[in-house]
Amino acid sequence: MNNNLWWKKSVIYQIYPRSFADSNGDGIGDLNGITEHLDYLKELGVDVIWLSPVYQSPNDDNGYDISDYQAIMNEFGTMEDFDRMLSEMHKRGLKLVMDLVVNHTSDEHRWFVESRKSKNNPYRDYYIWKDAKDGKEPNNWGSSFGGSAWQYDEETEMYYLHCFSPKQPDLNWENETVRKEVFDMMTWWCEKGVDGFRMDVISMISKDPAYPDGEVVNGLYGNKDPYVCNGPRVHEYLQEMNQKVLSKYDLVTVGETAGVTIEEAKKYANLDGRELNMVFQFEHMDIAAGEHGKWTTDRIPMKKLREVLNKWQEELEGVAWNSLYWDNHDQPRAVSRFGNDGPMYREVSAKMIATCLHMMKGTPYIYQGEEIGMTNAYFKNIEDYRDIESINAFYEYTENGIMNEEDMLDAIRAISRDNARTPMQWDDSANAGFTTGTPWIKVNPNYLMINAKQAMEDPDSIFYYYQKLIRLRKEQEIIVEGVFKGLLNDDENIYAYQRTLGDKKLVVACNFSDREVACDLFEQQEGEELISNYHFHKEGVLKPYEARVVLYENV
Ligand code: TEU
Ligand code: CA
Repeated sequence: MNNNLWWKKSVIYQIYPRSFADSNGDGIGDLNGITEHLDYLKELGVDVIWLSPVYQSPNDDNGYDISDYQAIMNEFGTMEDFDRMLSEMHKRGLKLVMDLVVNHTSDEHRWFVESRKSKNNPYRDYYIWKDAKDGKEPNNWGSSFGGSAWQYDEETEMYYLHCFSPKQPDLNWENETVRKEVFDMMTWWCEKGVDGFRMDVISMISKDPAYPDGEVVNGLYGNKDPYVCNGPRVHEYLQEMNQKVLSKYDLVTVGETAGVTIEEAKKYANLDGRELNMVFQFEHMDIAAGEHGKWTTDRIPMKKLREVLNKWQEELEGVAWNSLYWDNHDQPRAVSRFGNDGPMYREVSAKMIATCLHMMKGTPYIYQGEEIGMTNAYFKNIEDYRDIESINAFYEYTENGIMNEEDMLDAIRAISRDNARTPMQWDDSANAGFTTGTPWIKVNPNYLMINAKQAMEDPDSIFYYYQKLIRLRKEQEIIVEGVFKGLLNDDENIYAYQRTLGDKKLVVACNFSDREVACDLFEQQEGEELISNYHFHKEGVLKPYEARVVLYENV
């Protein structure tokens, strides 16, 4: 096995292609737009680019509904554009991670078009078909995007399972032909030279064969998650994938594992390399979730945040590898959620949360625009939103009297996936330099102040702060390998920890509040300050949103 574990030292940058850069003025980001901005990413210093799906898709869920795994979406360009982009990346020493969406396909994929034709079609068993139960759906499961998880199909008078939209039918992984198709397709991309996969909801590919009813939430549908996440055969499937594909190439793999626990993560991301290199866990994303699921405006309390982050750091130590992230294309903007996006503290708090994440153990992910402190969109009307999840939830919740329109809109403003999907803010020209046409989703009006050009011109910008964090990871082995231990475990405002390696110790302290807070962590001993978001410190305190990282030798 080729296993030099370069991905432990890497920083991965996520591109959401639809919103990154539009090269031809149709208002939609595309591959040539990405290629044009590779020098920007090189300047930032990241090693790997994870590209959200660019395959042929009818875009019911912005490319996470794939109708052809071996073709590029027309709106994004051609396979030639892809090949050129990949070779331009490799020329610059950048690696490319593809999004692998194989829990489901689009209903327009030719496999499904065949599958729904008849009960004895050769593709029938590629998907999960069930008979009605007592004249209704096979069970009470709700889909992640609202409504039932079952869609009735007139043609054969049966239901198919869709954990997400009805246009995203779930593949039947129990069928070994399906697995072979997926592995062959992955091999095809590996032979093209891609450097890894981010595996969409890969924890959901094995379902509980009993298909039991779920616990009813909001009085509407049953919760499917306990029966579709971390199912009985998921590890078997991933080990098979590893043997047949992954182990043959030098790749980085990260599983997006909804519902993952520490115990499960130790299997998915075990350092023995039998399955994947790391997983995205969701616990720190879900802390504020409550009776209305993710739809809340509640902030995340420090104690809970610390508890979750420390648990993942401490319990995977030496056994499995963590991925580190504050945001992605499904989450609100990091600075708005974990920092403070008001004019006074946006920059300093964006640097603070970056410090907090990048000094932890694991592979850090930066979501496009995070490196310039882009903020939530806070759109006024539901009509401004584009995301299937937000739109469906708005109507489902308000029409069923679960939440009123005002509260639901507030929650959407705080938590909607569209917060992450507004166009990348390149400069202060029209449409933030994203497009010369009409963008598919509104640009955040704050682009006049917050944009990449401005950041590149300011040596003190968030951009250069990220650049330094990335550089430190290359210079200091302790950031990669040091053992983590939480500090100040009762503090209401400060998140602090240490990393140790040999006779060295790294101490990291981050004030998550807008107040000055007492902190004596750095007073005992002289150390070398590696990075801080303030130029001057005050003895015995951390200033609002202050972050400090100090290295001690001979401890
Ligand atoms: O997301 C999977 C997932 O767990 C989501 O339900 C996530 O929790 C939710 O979007 C948060 O609001 C993946 C992709 O990242 C997402 O973009 C896709 O829509 C989804 O799978 C279906 O492919
Ligand atoms: Ca375009």
